[in-house]
Amino acid sequence: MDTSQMSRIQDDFDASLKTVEDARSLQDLKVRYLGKKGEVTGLMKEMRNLSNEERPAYGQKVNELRQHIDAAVEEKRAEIEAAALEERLKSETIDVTLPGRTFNIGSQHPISRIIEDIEDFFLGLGYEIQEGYEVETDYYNFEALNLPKSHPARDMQDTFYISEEILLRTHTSPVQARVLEARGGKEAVKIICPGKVYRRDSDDATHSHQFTQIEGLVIDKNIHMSDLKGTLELFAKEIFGGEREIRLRPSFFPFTEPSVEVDISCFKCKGAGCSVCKKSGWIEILGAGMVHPNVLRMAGYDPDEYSGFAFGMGPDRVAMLKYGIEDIRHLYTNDLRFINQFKQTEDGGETLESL
Ligand code: FA5
Repeated sequence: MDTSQMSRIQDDFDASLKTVEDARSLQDLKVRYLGKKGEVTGLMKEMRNLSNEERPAYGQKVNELRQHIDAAVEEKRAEIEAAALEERLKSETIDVTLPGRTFNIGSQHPISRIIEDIEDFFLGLGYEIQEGYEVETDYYNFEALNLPKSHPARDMQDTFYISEEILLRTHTSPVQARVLEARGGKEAVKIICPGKVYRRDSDDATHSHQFTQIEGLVIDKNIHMSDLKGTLELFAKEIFGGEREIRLRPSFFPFTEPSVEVDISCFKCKGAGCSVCKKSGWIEILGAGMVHPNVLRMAGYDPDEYSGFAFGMGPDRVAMLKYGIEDIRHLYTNDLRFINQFKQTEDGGETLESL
């Protein structure tokens, strides 16, 4: 039995092992000696050419060599893994004493803030919030609101048409028509509908081609103009301050009869006359009226049994008045120098009232 070949293999292996630095080359080395075509496996295959007397001693030697290689590979593997772990621990060290990074807390957009305050007020009075579609049909935006095709009052709201029958809604009033229709002419209705609306108005300091509105609608038996006035009076005091008064001026909307424009006494000069109220002591805030019998009829309500009021206001204009914003375009250009002026206190509890 020639054991010198075994010693040479062991020496070669030991020398190669010293050069191994990673798990992959260690595996290659193991395969080179113990794999199917490996050198030690080759020695094992030699056994069948030996005599019965030689075989046990030879087998034992080859086994010892195999065990030596196996053990050395495992030891090296543990070493490599420990080094890798050490390396990872070093690179992932966290210094818990470092001060945290500060990050900028955003602020609520003034329009969202006004809308939320107005929603809170009406939710408190038992109204539901309803949302409609910004892309509307001509029927709900106009016809169902007593504005048949070619009615001259359509000119009051210059419209973005998508096709002859589809348009970008010019006001939130189509939500009224949809809700009334959905309630099937029987149920009472008490809703507000906030949302974006679009008009082909040229942008200037007080007009935007896209702005927001909040619609209000109350339908029931025995609803009168006095209910509308009482509701809006409460609203003005809540949003603009306790001493506010309102006044109603006759106006025209095709979907209400009678129709009114609603003014509040100026919160800046308290009625004495200033630049905010253009020296009149009053500021216009919304349009309103008693729902036109034609609108009720078209949605299946009997106007002899049901009546109601509706109003529509522009939160953009309310925000401008409330915060003294002189140009509506500031609300849409997303300039952080403007938006950051509306940062809330840490508890988020600042109300419009406190500004
Ligand atoms: C209407 O849109 C009616 N649908 C309101 C209404 C509803 C009346 C229910 C009666 C019953 P008006 O066109 O006046 O009305 O618009 C209402 C409010 O939207 C205005 O008071 C104003 O605050 C705002 N608004 C109108 N046009 C613009 C514009 N281009 N940019 C910004 N705000 C606007």
